[in-house]
Amino acid sequence: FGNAVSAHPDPIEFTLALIKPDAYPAKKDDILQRIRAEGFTIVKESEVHFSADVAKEFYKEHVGKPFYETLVGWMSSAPIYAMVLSKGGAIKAWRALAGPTNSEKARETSPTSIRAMYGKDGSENAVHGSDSLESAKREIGVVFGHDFAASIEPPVAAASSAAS
Ligand code: IDP
Repeated sequence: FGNAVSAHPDPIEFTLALIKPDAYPAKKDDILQRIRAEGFTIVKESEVHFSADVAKEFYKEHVGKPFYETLVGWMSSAPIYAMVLSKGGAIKAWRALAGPTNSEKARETSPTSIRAMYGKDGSENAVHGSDSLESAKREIGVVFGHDFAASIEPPVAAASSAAS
């Protein structure tokens, strides 16, 4: 099994991607092109405008950090574009395509990443991506509703039970 291509394909995952106010709507088409070129399926997509309360809930893991209030204010200041992306290993793959959090650093280390190409700095960085299965489920629920988040969960379990 020296060939990693097909022995153990990454399980299909869902992740939440957001195009943030600095890149939406101006860079939406470019970013969607990158997403499709990497083989993601966009299973749900919509423009959304976070209320302050939804932005607070979305970023609650950052409560108390020095940038929290600014982040919440900025993310609720204008419409954004929300997507649920799917493919094998989608969570890690989308964060890799997005690049490092700080767009200025990303331009040094990952110049073709989305944050390098379309983000501004350490706070306005073009896109968001869930960082784990748990946060993907939570964030998809916050943005698209908990019924929708629950409805896309079973395929992973179904795939593993079918294989056993
Ligand atoms: P991530 O988006 O790469 O997962 P997190 O550390 O979870 O990074 O931070 C969430 C968001 O908060 C970042 O994408 C960025 O917009 C903002 N942020 C993170 N760190 C800073 C900072 O030090 N100053 C200002 N904004 C920050």
